[in-house]
Amino acid sequence: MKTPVRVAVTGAAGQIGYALLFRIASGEMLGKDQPVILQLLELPIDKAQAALKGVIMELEDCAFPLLAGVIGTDDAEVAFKDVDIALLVGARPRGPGMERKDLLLENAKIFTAQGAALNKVASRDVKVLVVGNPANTNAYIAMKSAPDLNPRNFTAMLRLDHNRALSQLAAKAEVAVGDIEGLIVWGNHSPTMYPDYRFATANGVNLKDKVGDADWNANTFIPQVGKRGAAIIEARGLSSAASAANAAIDHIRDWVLGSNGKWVTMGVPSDGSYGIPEGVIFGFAVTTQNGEYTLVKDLEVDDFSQKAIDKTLAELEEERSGVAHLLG
Ligand code: NAX
Repeated sequence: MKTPVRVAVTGAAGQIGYALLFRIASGEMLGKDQPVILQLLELPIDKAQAALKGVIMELEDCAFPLLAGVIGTDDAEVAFKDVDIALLVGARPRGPGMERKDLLLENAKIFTAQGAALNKVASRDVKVLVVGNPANTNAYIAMKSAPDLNPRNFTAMLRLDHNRALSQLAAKAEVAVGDIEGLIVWGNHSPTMYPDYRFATANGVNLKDKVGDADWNANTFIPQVGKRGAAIIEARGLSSAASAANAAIDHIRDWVLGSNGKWVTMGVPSDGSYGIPEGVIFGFAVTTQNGEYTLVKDLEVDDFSQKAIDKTLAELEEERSGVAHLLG
């Protein structure tokens, strides 16, 4: 039996948490031979702690052979103790009348504290995925608040955007979604993101040539992927949860177990590639192997793409300057 991997999940009693935990415990994220210990964090309020207790009871009732333990807590330092993987899902949602700026600042407080707690007690190799919005900037704040950990280990989730783009493109090009290679979503997890299929292929056929419709790209594909989250809320009355949990599992599984040469999108701290300032958490195409990711470099950036990348970068820079005073 392998040594159990410790996985922290924050916001564990929320919608995404509920769609995520059972799949992690059944081995879908780290493999069917990998035991896990779940370390679950919720807010220190009665309702959240009671809901968390209920979720833990259900986890017990599944009798998952791979679930080697579960901890439920309202203390980040307990939740993050020795964790190998941290899924930071819990975040402050936008309340009535709340400005975007206020939302950013409220979340900055959460992610400063959680970054500091990771810095103090997590495994020195902890892999962190921030799902809670604004995901890129929250990941940046956590990274900056954890000076003793490797900045490369702080990532933000753009995989849901990547998966949404894959499905839209597969339908338009009439190819199987699993055959598509070479897709990228650049930038921020927000409607400014730039899904880019210029390099995408299916069974060796270039999909830009196959689709051959610049108008569809600019006026249907890009806005549809960017506004998909809002369309789900409109249809379901609730934000994406199962698809978001699925994307989190894809992100960590590929990071830990490898993408077999396939490009996947991860929000990672820039190394200066493509003119993105160093440290900005930006969606890039990466390949993954042996627990490490490698940026796909030296891709051509045409005028259209440059404008799209500049736009999403400008938004991230604005978010970053809005929280700069908190990070010293
Ligand atoms: P819910 O409101 O259902 O659940 C969030 C849970 O987090 C709640 O149970 C709450 O008590 C808890 N929580 C809040 N602050 C916390 C803190 N400081 N420590 C621990 N727990 C805390 O939201 P849900 O639908 O699960 O979404 C969670 C986050 O994911 C939101 O910020 C949402 O905007 C974001 N999303 C990000 C996506 C992405 O692709 N990056 C897509 C889906 C989703 O919209």
